[in-house]
Amino acid sequence: MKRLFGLAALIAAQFPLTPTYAQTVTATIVPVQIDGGINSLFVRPLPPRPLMLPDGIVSISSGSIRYAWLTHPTTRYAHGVIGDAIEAGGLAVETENHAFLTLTLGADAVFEDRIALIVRLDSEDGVLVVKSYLERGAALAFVRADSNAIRIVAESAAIGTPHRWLNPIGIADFDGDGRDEIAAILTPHIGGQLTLYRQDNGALREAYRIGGFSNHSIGSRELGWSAIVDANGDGTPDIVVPDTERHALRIVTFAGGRFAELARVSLPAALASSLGVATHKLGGKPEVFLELADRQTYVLHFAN
Ligand SMILES: [Ca+2]
Ligand SMILES: [Ca+2]
Repeated sequence: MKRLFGLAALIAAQFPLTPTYAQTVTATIVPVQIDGGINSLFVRPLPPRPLMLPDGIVSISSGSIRYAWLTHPTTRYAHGVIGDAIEAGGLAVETENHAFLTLTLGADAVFEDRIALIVRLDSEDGVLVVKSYLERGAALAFVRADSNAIRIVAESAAIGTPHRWLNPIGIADFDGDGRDEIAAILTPHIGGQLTLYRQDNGALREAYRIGGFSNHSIGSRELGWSAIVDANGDGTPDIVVPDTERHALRIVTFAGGRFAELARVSLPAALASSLGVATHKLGGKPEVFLELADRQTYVLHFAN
């Protein structure tokens, strides 16, 4: 909180500034004791599915796509930044009507991810996944499935260089204009850029790009070093994601179409888990749980 002195304080007290979209928020991180650690709260392992990537994670939802997972392991893309050099040559879904559908990529690309994340984008159920071209690096791909067909319906431009990767954060209406954006960190190992995309005529087009972030450590299987929460309670979802060195968490917003950092919290040790969001049934601020390299679980609190 800023301290105000003298006349400035008097004026501020008599004429409070009209709240703008980028309200500040106070964020604090404190240790918390949880039996079984953070995994007991947020991780719900599901049994492997047919053709599944060895270190894949099954995505589950209650919408029209019930399960999604990456398939057809391949070593044709020699990159290996997310745990091993085995990537996925395809993905599979099971729909609400129990249809089992698979999509396979051509020899020019792989899915460089561990999860084919079931999402809703502009009110359509689909799957969000990282598609890496052997010659052009990573792109975001949005996949739709109906009762008998599955296909990529929108894709972003690839980064443009082989062995350049991106790690998705998730989907929300981050600027409050009524349309969804997909948030991702481009090149998280070499100066990550927080980039937001919109679906537009069969493409995912870049809408915002800001430097100074990283949501992955090279070689790690942990992909969830980010969270989407309305930290300042203005009704627009905000993003919690580490800074470039991953020594701090940045809480940022694009509300009203303007980027702003709401808060920044130093981490007492390196990140060691994905970030999990807990929301209270009776209202109040959401909280973000995380585990650090000191093997302690922490909770990130927000207060206006
Ligand atoms: Ca929007
Ligand atoms: Ca907000």
